[in-house]
Amino acid sequence: MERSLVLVKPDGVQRALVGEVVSRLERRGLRLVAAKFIQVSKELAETHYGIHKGKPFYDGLIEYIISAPVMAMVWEGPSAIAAIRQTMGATRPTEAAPGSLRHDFALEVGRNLTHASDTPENGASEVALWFKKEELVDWNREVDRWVFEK
Ligand code: DAT
Ligand code: MG
Repeated sequence: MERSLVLVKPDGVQRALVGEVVSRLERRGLRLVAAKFIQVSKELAETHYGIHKGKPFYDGLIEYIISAPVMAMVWEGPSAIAAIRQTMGATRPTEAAPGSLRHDFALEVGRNLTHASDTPENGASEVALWFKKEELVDWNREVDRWVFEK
């Protein structure tokens, strides 16, 4: 079972799209593990986006993610990383597949609504960065056997 950090970034919160993002992930069959609505500190933003330090868009990216509250969540499921990134769509909304969130609700790469982890390893490290262990809920759904094969 893979886990991914999912953020509804400030634009998604301001545009009242938190429910849309949650709804799409729920309907996909993914299981919610944790959620919190927070104002991101500069320190957390810089650690989270450390891999992009030095890129031309880095300063704008940090300013954007700390500009207003975000909805931070952990979702899990089989192949959760690939499934969630597919539901989000490509980084550039104009390259995102029709039906994906970034296609349906965004235009610009710097206002692309969501973040999702890009590998299972980064999923694990981002979950550990954003959430304390006791904030992660281990649970089963009655429907799990109709969504998860094993
Ligand atoms: P993703 O969020 O799809 O994983 P990423 O990790 O490559 O994409 O980049 C992180 C965020 O940085 C991305 O969601 C939006 C911003 N970004 C990436 N490339 C950019 C660019 N060329 N210009 C402006 N912002 C960019
Ligand atoms: Mg990324």
